This record gives sequence, structure tokens and C-alpha cells, in this order.
Amino acid sequence: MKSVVCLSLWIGIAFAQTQYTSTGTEAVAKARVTALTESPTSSVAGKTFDRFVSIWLENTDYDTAAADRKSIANLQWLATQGIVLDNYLAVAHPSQPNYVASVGGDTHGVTNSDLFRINSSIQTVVDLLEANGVSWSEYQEGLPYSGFQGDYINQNTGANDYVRKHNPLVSYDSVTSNVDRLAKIKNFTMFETDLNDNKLPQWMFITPNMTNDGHDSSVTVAAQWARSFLTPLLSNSNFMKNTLVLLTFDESEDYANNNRVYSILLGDAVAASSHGTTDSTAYSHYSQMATVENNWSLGNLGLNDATASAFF
Ligand SMILES: *[C@@H]1O[C@H](CO)[C@@H](O)[C@H](O)[C@H]1NC(C)=O
Ligand SMILES: *[C@@H]1O[C@H](CO)[C@@H](O)[C@H](O)[C@H]1NC(C)=O
Ligand SMILES: *[C@@H]1O[C@H](CO)[C@@H](O)[C@H](O)[C@H]1NC(C)=O
Ligand SMILES: CC(=O)N[C@H]1CO[C@H](CO)[C@@H](O)[C@@H]1O
Repeated sequence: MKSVVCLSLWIGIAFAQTQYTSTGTEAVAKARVTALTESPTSSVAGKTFDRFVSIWLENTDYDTAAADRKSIANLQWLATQGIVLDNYLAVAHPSQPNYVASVGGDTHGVTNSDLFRINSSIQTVVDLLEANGVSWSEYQEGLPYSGFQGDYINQNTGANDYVRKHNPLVSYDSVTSNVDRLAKIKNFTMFETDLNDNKLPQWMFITPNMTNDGHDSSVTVAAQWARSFLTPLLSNSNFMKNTLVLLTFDESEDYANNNRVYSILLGDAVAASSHGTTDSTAYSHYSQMATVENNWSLGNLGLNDATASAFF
């Protein structure tokens, strides 16, 4: 009897540990087999768009991203395909609170890169979307399987690949305590699958890996990745369904400035007549929630999402 209790206690501890820390190939391979994956779709008509896609790059000052240099002409090319937001501020330093804030209307006490678990009583944009029938998913490059809650390094090079701190919803217990919600935290393999199957949701958050987002590389790499990722999508009818894309950076590199980040609105929800223009309205990461809340009449969480300006 005693040994049974000990065994289950040990399994419990092992589970608690592997759930949040980097795990080896074997454990991942095993969990991958049974990981629940869901690809819900919906077609709730919005006022000005029917799909919202947020794509985040990392740690770059506005002026660096906007600078007219050959190395980053890729962002400038993207800017010709949409609207530049030149008065868009991130909300905090370092990275993690920005991601958390963009889906929860507040940083909820997250002040650094540590592992945080936000009380399950705290709601997110997911609660608003689900209550209104708007399908959603996250796509996180390098995530080894749907619903994985740890960090994951590149198994060949040992380099940073997927990090939990760049995944906005995974810190919320209201998301991770629900298996159907975990099943919508997916990777880029699933993005390709959902895209090809014409099963992309109406709301999605996309995080490239630590190389492609510029975190462990440079804005040059991030801009090249963004252009190469987005170019085929801009003419893919499975992706463009009255779609509004926000391409932004989590925070500025320099902590001493006002945290302004270079942001572009793209997609077929942006009128061609607006391409190449600049919008100087004061926006922030909270504007992402304000925008989808207005567009689909979702109500709001009564936090910073309620007062932020919506795009357009
Ligand atoms: C979560 O928040 C609720 C409501 O404020 C509170 O009753 C509960 O104790 C909190 N749980 C934890 C684990 O902090
Ligand atoms: C992505 O997630 C799916 C679903 O869990 C999994 O089967 C697949 O192996 C993952 N892809 C990679 C490259 O890890
Ligand atoms: C990031 O993803 C790219 C493919 O998009 C891959 O070639 C690269 O090895 C990945 N980086 C890391 C550090 O795993
Ligand atoms: C993108 C966006 O939010 N568009 C519209 C959504 O609805 C509000 C309120 O009706 C409009 O003001 C926005 O322009």
C-alpha cells in the first residue's frame, strides 16, 4: 500500500516537472503520439474583417526597423502592401509581459521571463471569442506537439527554438486547465496542415522560433523570415478571407526609449487604396483585443482592452 502511494506521488512529481521544463526526445516522442489537436473553424462575419492574425517579431527599436537600409528592405516591402502604424507602443519590458498583455488586457503581475501561471479565474480573449463562436488557434514554431507547456530546444543543435515566454496564452491557467483549449496551441506543422485543409480559424496568434523572430539573430533575419512567410499567404485564398494581419514586435530593444515598435497592417481586409500609407493613431498591444472586440461585438474584459484604440 505504502509503495503504491509512493509510486503515484513520484509519477505526480515527474509529471509536474516535465510539464513545464525542457524535456528529452523520448518523453516528447511519447507525448506527441497522444497529444490532442483541434482545428475548429467558424464564419462569424465581422464589421470590417472576418479573420485576425497577429504575428510577432522580437526586440527591435522602431527606428531600426523603419530605417531605410538594404538589409531590412524586406519590412519596407511589406509596408508597401499595407498600412504602417508609426505610433504603436509595446506595454512593458522584457518580452513576456507584452505577450501576456496582448491576450489578457493586462500584464497580470508578469514582470520578467520566469515561468508564470496566471490564476484560472483570469479570463482572456479566448473567453470572449468562444462565447461568440469565433474559432481561434495559436501557431508556435518549434512547439513539439499541441498543448506542450515547457520550453523546447532544437534537438540537433541545442539552440533555443520554442520558448514558452513568447506564447501569449500558455501562462493562463484558464487556458491550460482546459484540454480543448490546449489542443488549439499548435505548431507550424499544424499551421501548414490547417492552411492546406482550409481549416484555419478566425483568430490566430503566430510566433516564429527564436531565430526567425530575431531574438537570437537580428532584425535582418526576422524581416527576411516575415517577408518569406507572408508573401505566399498574401495570395493564398485559404488564408485571405477578408483577413487583417498585424505584424509587430514585442518590445523595443532599448529600454530607455518609449517602447515604440514598428507595426504593419496587411491582408485583404486592408483596402488597396490604403497600401503604402501610415496611420499615426496611438495604438498599443492592447489595441489587438480592442480591434477584435469591436469587429465581432465581443464585449471586453474591462481592462486595458476596454480603453485602447482599435485599428483603422
Ligand atoms: C484565484 O483567484 C480566486 C478568485 O480571486 C481566489 O479565490 C483563489 O484563491 C485564487 N487561486 C490561487 C491559486 O491563487
Ligand atoms: C507538431 O504538432 C503535431 C501535433 O501535436 C505533431 O504531430 C508534430 O510532430 C509536431 N511537429 C513538429 C515538427 O514537432
Ligand atoms: C527555426 O526554424 C527554421 C525553419 O523555419 C529552422 O531552419 C531553424 O533551424 C529553426 N531554428 C532553431 C534554433 O531551431
Ligand atoms: C478594424 C476595426 O476594428 N474596425 C471597426 C470595428 O468596429 C468599430 C466599431 O463599430 C469601428 O469603429 C472600427 O472601425
